Amino acid sequence: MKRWDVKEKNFDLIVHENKVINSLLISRGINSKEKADIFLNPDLRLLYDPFLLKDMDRAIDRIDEAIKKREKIYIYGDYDVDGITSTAILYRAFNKLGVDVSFYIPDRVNEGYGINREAIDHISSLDVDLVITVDCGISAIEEVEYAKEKGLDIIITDHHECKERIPNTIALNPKRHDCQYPFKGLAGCGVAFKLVQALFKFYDLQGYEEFLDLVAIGTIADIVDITDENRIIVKYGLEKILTSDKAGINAIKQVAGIKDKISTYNVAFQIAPRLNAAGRLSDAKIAVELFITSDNEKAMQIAKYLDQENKKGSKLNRRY
Ligand SMILES: [Mn+2]
Repeated sequence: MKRWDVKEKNFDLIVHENKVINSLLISRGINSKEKADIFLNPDLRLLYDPFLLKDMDRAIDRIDEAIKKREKIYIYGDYDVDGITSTAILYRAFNKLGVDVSFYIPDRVNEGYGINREAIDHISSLDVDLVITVDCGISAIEEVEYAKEKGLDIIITDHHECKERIPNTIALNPKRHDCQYPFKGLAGCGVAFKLVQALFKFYDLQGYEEFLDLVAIGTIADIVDITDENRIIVKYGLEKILTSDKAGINAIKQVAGIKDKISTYNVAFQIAPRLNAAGRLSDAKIAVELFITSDNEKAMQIAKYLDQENKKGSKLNRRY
C-alpha cells in the first residue's frame, strides 16, 4: 500500500523553502504551508478555529439556550478510553459553566456501543432537555428520531466515518461529507475538545488548555494518526499530564509509575490499559468519575482499583 501512497504525493508542491525539508514534508503527506508549519512547530496558536466544524454555530446556539434556560444536559459517552476522556472533558467544561450536567456510559456487555432506545427511555425519564453524544451517534439515525419523539434535543459529536445519510440533528464530525474542517483525523475526544474550545471562545473564557491532558490520553489511546492538529494536542497534552492539577490524572500517574518524564508510550501502554480495565468490567463510569472528581482520596481509590483489575486482566490474558 505504501507504494501507492508515494505515487499520490506531489513532489512539485512547495510547502517549505528548503528543498530537502520540502521533500521530507511532502513524503509525509504534508501538502500545505499551514500543515508544514504545524509539523515543524506544533504551537497551540496553530489549533484550527473550532467554528470551521460544520454545525458548530448551531451547537453553540443550542447550548447557550440550555444555559440561559437552566436546562439539564446529559452527555452520552462510550466505554473505551476515547469515550471516557470525551465524557470527562465535556462534563468538566459544563461544570465550569455552571450547567446541571450528568453523563451516561452504556454497558459494554449488556448494551454495546452507541445510542440505544432503553438508554434514551432512561434519560428522558430524568427531565433531561439536551443530550450531547461523544465518540458515537453519527450512524444512529433511528435512535435520534426516537429521542426527538421523546422530547429530547440531541447534539452529536463524533469522529467515526459518515454514511451518506446522517441523523437529522446538530452534528459535529470532521468526517461529514459537507464539513470543510481542515483536519479529518481528530479522535472523539478531539471533537469534544473543539466544542469546548468553541464554548470558551463564545463566552470569552480563558483556559481551554486545561483539557489538553485528557484530550492527549484519548487521542493516543484511540490510535489515530499523530499528525497535523493531533501533533499539537499530543505535544501540549503530554506536558499538561506532567503538570496537571486534576486529582485523577495524578492518581493514574502514580499507580502507573509515571513521574517527571512522559511519552506516548507511557500513555498507550501504562495509562490506557488501566482505563480500559474499567470498560471490560462494565464499569467504565468509574473511569469517568476518576477524571471528574476533585477529591484526591477518591481518585486514588479508583486508580488503585483500576490498577488491580488491570493486573488481573493481564494475568488472564497470559494464561489463555
Ligand atoms: Mn473513538
